[in-house]
Amino acid sequence: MNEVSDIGVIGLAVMGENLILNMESKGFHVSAYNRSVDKVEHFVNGRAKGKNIYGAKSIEDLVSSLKSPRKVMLMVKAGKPVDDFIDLLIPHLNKGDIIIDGGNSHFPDTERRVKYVESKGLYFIGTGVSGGEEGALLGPSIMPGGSKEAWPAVKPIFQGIAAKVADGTPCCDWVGTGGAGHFVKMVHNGIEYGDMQLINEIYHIMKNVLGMSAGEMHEVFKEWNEGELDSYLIEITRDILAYKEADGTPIIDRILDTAGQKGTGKWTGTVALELGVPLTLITESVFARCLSALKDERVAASKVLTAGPTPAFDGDKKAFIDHLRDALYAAKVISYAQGYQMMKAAAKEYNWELSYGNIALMWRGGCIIRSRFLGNIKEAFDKNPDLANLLLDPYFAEKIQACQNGLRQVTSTAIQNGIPVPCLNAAISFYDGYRTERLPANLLQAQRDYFGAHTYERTDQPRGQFFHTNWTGRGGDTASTTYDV
Ligand code: NBP
Repeated sequence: MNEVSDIGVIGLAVMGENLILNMESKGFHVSAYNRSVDKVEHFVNGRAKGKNIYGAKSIEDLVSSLKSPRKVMLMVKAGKPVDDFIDLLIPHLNKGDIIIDGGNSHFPDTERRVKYVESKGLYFIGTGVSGGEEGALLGPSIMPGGSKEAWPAVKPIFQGIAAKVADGTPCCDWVGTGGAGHFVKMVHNGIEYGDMQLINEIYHIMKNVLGMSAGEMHEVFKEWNEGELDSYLIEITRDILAYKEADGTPIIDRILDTAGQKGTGKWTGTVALELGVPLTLITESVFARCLSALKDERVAASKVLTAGPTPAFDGDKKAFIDHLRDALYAAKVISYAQGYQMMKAAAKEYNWELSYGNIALMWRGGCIIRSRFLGNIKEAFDKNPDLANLLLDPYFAEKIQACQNGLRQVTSTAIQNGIPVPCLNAAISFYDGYRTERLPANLLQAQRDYFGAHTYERTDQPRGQFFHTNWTGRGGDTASTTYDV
């Protein structure tokens, strides 16, 4: 087979197969390969039959079927399989050829792989691909980063297959060097965790405090999806709540309350701690899944820790549902504000030039967190690319101030009724913390100075001057040399 294909894809599971079919439908000629070669046969004789898709029998066969510069995209399980395939490919590729990893790799791995592959005279792109099976087939959100020199060769294919917003702009653009693409995908997944948990907390309050049925909740989510909350996750929640089993029972009432996770939310929380960014909402959403997984312990605890309120509501239900809508909107704004703060911190740490408006555009379609609201985020960063925090953009500042009361009412009602709302609570605490001119960290710093001579700055002296007090009269004047803010 000689040099006919525009791109080769390795990995014929759900993502790889659907991406190949998407590429072919946009006029690209694709070569397909898989570790278990029988799956290649199965694919070319099945879903790929009659299409411009070549089934490669070996790595050599795959590589020799590609036009130069050769582009090979890995859609395999993240981790060692990616490194294994890189090492299998390198001996067969020529200078300037491109290896692309489209799996959910952790961004430090991508940083390492870019350096390694470039050291061999080749290029490496690590790209986030979001949208699951349907997105891969019909148009995903694609977030590429790595060797920038490789972008012009890959751009027509990626932008050709990506989801498009209403004006036809593709939900794919260059993110940045090194692991930037996979970093942005990781934050996307973290935001997805946060959005999902927020909807879950609202559902919990509707069900247990307001006593709403699945059908009633369906109607509310349907209405919300026609307004500012319009998003894929609200849309699927609406549909899930309407789904009934053969006996007419809503299926949601029969699904066990333990959530799984694949680890990208955990990465987001861990990296936030490493970068020192207060990514409280997403991190709480990861812990919420961990708590849900302790099903047996929770069942046992529910029999022991019986003290607490019995949920009851005697207020204006309609007005409270409006508060729920405002709470969800406000908490979402705060979660995205935190996610963007984290991307800004990472850009500084890793020397990436991230375009925050473009990132919002890439998430606007094709991916799980797609929503109307991302259009407003794009506008905010287009107006001011150096915006310190999304909450300070005039549009969002007005919105959050209009909705904060709803968030406050809902969070306090939930606590009064014994309903756990870790993410709503994280949102209102962040809002109040961020807008507080003087936090109690003066006391904290005094405590640190008391037991560890860590020193403090004073309100009546310029910043950067450090003081130590001999609090007990027993300590000396020697202060610790490290003052880490
Ligand atoms: P999987 O993550 O299930 O991976 C299946 C592919 O990995 C198959 O081609 C399999 O080959 C190959 N593979 C495995 Br498993 N172990 C291997 C090994 N040790 N060496 C070489 N190849 C190995 O597929 P997927 O769900 O299509 O996802 C592909 C990538 O895209 C993953 O990184 C995933 O996290 C990411 N992603 C998935 C989704 C989604 O909705 N599923 C969405 C976005 C991103 P075999 O056939 O020979 O076993």
